[in-house]
Amino acid sequence: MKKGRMKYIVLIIVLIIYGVFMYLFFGIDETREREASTTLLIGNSAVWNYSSRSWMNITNNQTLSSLNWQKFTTYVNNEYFGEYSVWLDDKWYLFDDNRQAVSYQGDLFAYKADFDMDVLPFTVSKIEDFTYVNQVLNNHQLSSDSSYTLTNMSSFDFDKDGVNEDFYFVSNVFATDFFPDKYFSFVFMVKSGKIYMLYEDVDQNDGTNGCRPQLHTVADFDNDKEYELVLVCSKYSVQTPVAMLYEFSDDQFKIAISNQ
Ligand SMILES: [Ca+2]
Ligand SMILES: [Ca+2]
Repeated sequence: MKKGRMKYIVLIIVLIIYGVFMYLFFGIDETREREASTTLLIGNSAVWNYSSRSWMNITNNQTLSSLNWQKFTTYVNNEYFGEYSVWLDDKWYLFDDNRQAVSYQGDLFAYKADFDMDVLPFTVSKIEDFTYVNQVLNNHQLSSDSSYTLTNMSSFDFDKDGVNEDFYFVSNVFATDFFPDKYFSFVFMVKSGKIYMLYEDVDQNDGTNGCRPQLHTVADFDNDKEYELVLVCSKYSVQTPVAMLYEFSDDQFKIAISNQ
């Protein structure tokens, strides 16, 4: 009888420990992610809001105006710029605590969040080894002696495993000194020799169609301890570029939100 009760008590204690263990390892993360909410300003391309685990485009003028004079953490050209109040007119203007305008040159990223966002710095260099680029071109029946208008790459540890991943940005759009039959724009990541496509666009070229992709921001936007990244793709003589936020899940990149 006593032995039976003892077993019962031990079982309950084990269940309680298991419950606490599960909460500590999964519950806190779940709660943090569920509670994470943020508003992102992607230059003058997009304003995105994240709350209750879903992304939303903010385009309503009244909602946009409600952001005026709110304080945001700002980055310019991927470098921390400061804590400033924002004001939307033809672009986002920044003001210090004395409401003095603070000018900036370049690409603005700004966020307001109920957590400290982990923003990952990156640098851009020219592609020197075209092995993976040629592989992508060949997969699309494009010649590997193509001319380019964009051959950039960035390397950073996107998945936090201690080894950098390489991100390639290649395109031949808006060419002025050559005229390809087809234009192309590709953005892909290479990890352990495998190509993971983010953006691919190939079509007949008329000289002004297509868009020129660029890495805008790499950050843990939703506070789930994994990085996402934002690409912007500039169109010819169109003021608002395409902006896309990518997350990596199930071994592929997926667009979580776009301004189009
Ligand atoms: Ca890595
Ligand atoms: Ca994340």
